[in-house]
Amino acid sequence: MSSFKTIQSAVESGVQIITLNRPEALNAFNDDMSVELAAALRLAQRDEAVRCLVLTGAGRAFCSGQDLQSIKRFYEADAAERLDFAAHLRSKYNPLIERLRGLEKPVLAAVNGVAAGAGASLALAADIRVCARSASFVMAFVHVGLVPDSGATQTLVESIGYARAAELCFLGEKLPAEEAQRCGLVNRVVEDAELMTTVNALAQRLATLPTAAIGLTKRALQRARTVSLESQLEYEALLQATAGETSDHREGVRAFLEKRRPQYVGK
Ligand code: T3D
Repeated sequence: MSSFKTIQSAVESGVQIITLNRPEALNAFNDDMSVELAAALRLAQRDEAVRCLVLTGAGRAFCSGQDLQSIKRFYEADAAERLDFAAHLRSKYNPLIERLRGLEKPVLAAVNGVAAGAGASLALAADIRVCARSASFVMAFVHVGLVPDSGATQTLVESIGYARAAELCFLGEKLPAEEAQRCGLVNRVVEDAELMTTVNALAQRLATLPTAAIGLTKRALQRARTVSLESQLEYEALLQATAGETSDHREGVRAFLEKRRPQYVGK
């Protein structure tokens, strides 16, 4: 267990679990949390023992987005300065989202409760979302006169289409987990008490698969939306040349031929 103030991070059996840990503010992001989460994600990237990452929240929420208390000074009647939103996003949020999307390991969001504002964006940046039945998503940005950020305008449109994304973002209504699953925003919904058991089992399974090939697959899937088929076919060929050189590829084929279960090492 690493020592952080606003998050907990622990690695066990190939799985790193990061728990946002400011339950009194529904795990809202303050500056400390952004810094600590970035540090924990660097660990996920560097540590070869980590073959799957899980993000979740302590208490009754996943994450309520930007901590509005921590930026209160900008809204005093006599405030001398304004929050520089663009700089704030570029320095705090965007690097987190880029790190998560670029992490060449599977990322699971265990959405244990409400995911609002940038908290929803964070869950959407994961590869796979498993939700507790009582969880929900709120594109809360509109309630404070802001634009959805941290990649949500892209991840939302990709997963549920323009019209549904527009409705969610314009109205900022709560989208319950089951409805989120019906419209393709989340992968699984389970009973609240079963969330972490389900997520741990899935994470353990992912952590024993060929991690390098999964990382390359993640790259290909993310690139797919922006390019022509011709370009993607060539990209797949390049990635396959890399995957074909991994020891996990050799192990997979040998195990098949020898009629045994493969033992992947992640490389
Ligand atoms: O550059 C930039 O910074 C721009 C980036 C913006 C990114 C964003 O995320 S903008 C959106 C910011 N987030 C919000 O606007 C969400 C605010 N919260 C809510 O709307 C509601 O709390 C929820 C829908 C998430 C949950 O509602 P509910 O009824 O279950 O809980 P609650 O009673 O509202 O909240 C419980 C406590 O958490 C409460 O504190 P208290 O009264 O018990 O001391 C509440 O103030 C606190 N809390 C909840 N969200 C935040 C928060 N404190 C600070 N910041 C929050 N975001």
